[in-house]
Amino acid sequence: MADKDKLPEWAPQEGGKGFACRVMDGVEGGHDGISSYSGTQAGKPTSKYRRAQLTPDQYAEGVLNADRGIIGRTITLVESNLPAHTDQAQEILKKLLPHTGNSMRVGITGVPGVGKSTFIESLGYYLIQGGHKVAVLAVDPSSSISGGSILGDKTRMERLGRDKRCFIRPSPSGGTLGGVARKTRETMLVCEAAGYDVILIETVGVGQSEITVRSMVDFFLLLMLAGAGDELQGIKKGIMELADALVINKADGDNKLPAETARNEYERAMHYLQPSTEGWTSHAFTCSAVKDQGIEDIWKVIGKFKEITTESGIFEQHRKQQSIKWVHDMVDEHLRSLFSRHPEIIKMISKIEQDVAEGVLPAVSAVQKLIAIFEGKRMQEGKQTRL
Ligand SMILES: Nc1nc2c(ncn2[C@@H]2O[C@H](COP(=O)(O)OP(=O)(O)OP(=O)(O)O)[C@@H](O)[C@H]2O)c(=O)[nH]1
Ligand SMILES: [Mg+2]
Repeated sequence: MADKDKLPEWAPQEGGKGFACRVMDGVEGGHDGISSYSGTQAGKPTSKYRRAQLTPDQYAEGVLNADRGIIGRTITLVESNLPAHTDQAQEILKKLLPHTGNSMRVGITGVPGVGKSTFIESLGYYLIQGGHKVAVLAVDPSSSISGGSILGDKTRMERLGRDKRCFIRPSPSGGTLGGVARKTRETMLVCEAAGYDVILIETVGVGQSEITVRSMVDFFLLLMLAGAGDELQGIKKGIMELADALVINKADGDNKLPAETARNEYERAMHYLQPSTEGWTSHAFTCSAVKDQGIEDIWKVIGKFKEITTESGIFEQHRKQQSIKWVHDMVDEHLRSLFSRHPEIIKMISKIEQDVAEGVLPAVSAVQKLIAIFEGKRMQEGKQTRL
């Protein structure tokens, strides 16, 4: 029969063995007990038993001790849209901040199918073999709609996915690119505090997301294909100017020679472009991500970049500028979202737009009118705002 230590904690001392209520041992592990599990939806533990609530200090300690379960839970808080979770995440981040920054942050972009995930798998594997700890993150604003690339990446990064020295986190579903970017940036800080010294961020090179990723990494790498025209690859001069290295992937089999030709062409073209990073000349390379060829050389280039920019002070200067820009971007994003969600603005905007379109209302007057509506209402409400 049940002995004394199976009495519930709250049983009265004097109740002794006569106390009728007994407790059973809990089950170890379980779904939430999987240490590497990190995918619960914020605020909704999948176990029917609530997990122990941790204090911000306990979260921070867990992250600093590289506890994968706690890293996952911290990121879940970071990714949550619930205000209570945002506050908690900020508390934790404040504690982690002194331990962040000790990594090489590398952004990898290119059109769909160029081989970004395969390249990350190859580079990541090479790095963990060399003693690094690698975190792989993604910024993909479309993933919240399609969901496809999350699964794709996880299955494509088989070697990395199995390795404890690597932490893979798919793109958060944040709605706006600004939301996704904030979550990814903060996730990157959590990973750094946990000791991951190389952060690889994949983003698809069409639209705005590569500019966003460029603003959060030290080194930006553009993957390309040989034989596909620039137009086809959606590669604009502006994107090439963001790149610290341009890599022609799939340089294997029959594609080896065309890849080398393309490399020469891009190398020439890059002479005429603005350098992405002051004091650094971007070059073109070839590699085969599936055959793990050329990957080591690219890592050497990244190492050289770090050496040169650290010496010149550009490395540190960039990071400071990025942090400041991040604050401004978040303020912009927040104000824009407050504006577009404002009930009076929602009520008036179509009429004002129509008046402008018909030439009845000058654009500047329309702006003044909208801002007056926005500010007037806000002042009346005296509302507190929350990021
Ligand atoms: N021959 C060859 N095929 C490659 C190479 N790298 C990637 N591939 C193939 O190209 C296809 C797309 O690779 P991914 O790594 O998924 O490409 P991605 O850029 O991550 O694609 P998205 O995430 O959809 O934007 C896969 O079938 C890979 O096997 C390479 O170096 N050589
Ligand atoms: Mg991919």
